[in-house]
Amino acid sequence: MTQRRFIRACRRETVDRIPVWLMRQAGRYMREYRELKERAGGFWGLCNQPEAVAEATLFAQKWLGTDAAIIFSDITLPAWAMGLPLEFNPGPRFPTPVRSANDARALANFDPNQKLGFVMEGIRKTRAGLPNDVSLIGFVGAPLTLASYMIEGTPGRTWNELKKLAYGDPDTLHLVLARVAEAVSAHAVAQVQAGCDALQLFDTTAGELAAAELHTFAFAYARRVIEAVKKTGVPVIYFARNVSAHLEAAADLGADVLGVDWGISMTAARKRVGERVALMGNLDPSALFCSPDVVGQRTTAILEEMRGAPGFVFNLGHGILPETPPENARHLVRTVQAWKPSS
Ligand code: 1CP
Repeated sequence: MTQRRFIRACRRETVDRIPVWLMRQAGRYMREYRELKERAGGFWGLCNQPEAVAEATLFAQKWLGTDAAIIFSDITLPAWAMGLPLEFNPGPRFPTPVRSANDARALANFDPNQKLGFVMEGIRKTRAGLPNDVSLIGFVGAPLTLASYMIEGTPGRTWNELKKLAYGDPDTLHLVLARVAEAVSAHAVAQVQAGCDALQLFDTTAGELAAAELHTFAFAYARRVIEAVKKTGVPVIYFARNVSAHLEAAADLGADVLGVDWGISMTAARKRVGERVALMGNLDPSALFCSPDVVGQRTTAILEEMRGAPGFVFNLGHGILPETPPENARHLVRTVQAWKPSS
C-alpha cells in the first residue's frame, strides 16, 4: 500500500512523477454526477446509499485518471449523526442551529460505524473497485469549519453568528468545538478502519477568524483530530483556506501534508514551512474556465516551481467549481502526468 505514488509523496518519499487529484473532483460539474444524483433521489440519497457513493467516487477518479479518489460524502454528516436536523438545498442547511451552551450539550455521542455505517460501506465498496495503485482519501470537516455551519444554520457570507461566539462568548464556542472534535475524530478513524489510505481535514472557514481566535478555535481543535487520526498510521492532510499569514503554525499541527490555496505561491510556501511537511496545491480553480492552453501553462508553471522537491501533491487551491468544463479538469490531470522537468 505504501508503494502508491500519492502516499509516497505524502510521506515526502521519492516518486516516479508528481501525483495529482482534485478537491471536489466528484461533483456538479460532471453530467454523470448530476444524473446519478437524480437517480439516487437527490444529494442525501447519493450520500446514504453505499452503491451510489462508490459509483460517484469511482466514476470521477476513472474519468479524470487521478492518482487518488476522495470518498463521496459531505462534511456535515457527523452533525446530522449528532442529532442536528440537516437539509440540502443544494448546500447544507441546519434549521435548528447551535447557538447556546444548552444546544451544545444536546449534541449526542454516536458510533460512526452505526449511525454513518453507509459511509463505511461506501468506502469498502469503493476500495474494492479501485485499482491498487490509486489511493482512497477519507475526509472530515475540521472542528471549526463544521461548527461554523452548525452555528450559522445557513452558510453565511459574514459568519456573524460564529464570530459573535468567538469574540463574545468563547466558553460556548469551546464547548461546541470540543463536542465536534470528538465526533469528527471518531468519524475520521472509522473511515481509515473501513479502508481509506489517507485522511483530509477541510478547514474552509478557518481564515475567517482574527489571528488570535484562528489559533484558539481553528488550529487547536484541528490538532486534536490530526493527533487522533495519526495514531492509525495513515497520512493526514490539513487544508485550510486563507491562512497563508499563519502557514508556519498550520504546518506545525502534526499533519503530514499541508494544503495550500492560491493566496501564496508554492515556492513561498515551501520557503516558509521548510521540509517539515509535504505540500499540496495550488491552482486557482477559476483557471479551469480559461482555454486548455492557459490551463496547461498555469499547471506547468506550478510544476516547474516545485521541480525536484520531494513531498508535493498537485491539486487545486480549493474545490472545483460547479460550472467548470470537465475537459479542462481532465486536461489539468493529463498535463501533470505527462510533465517532465525541463533541464
Ligand atoms: O469529490 C469530492 O470532493 C466530493 C465530496 C465532497 C467533499 C470533499 C462533497 C460533496 N463535499 C465535500 C466537502 C465540503 N462540503 C466542504 C469542504 C470543502 C470545500 O470547502 O470545498 C464544505 C464547506 C462542504 C459544505 C457543502 N456541502 C457545500 C458548500 C456550502 C457553501 O456554500 O458554503 C455544499 C454546496 C455542499 C453540498 C455538496 N457536497 C458535495 C457536493 C457534490 C455538494 C453539492 C450538492 C449537489 O449536488 O447539489
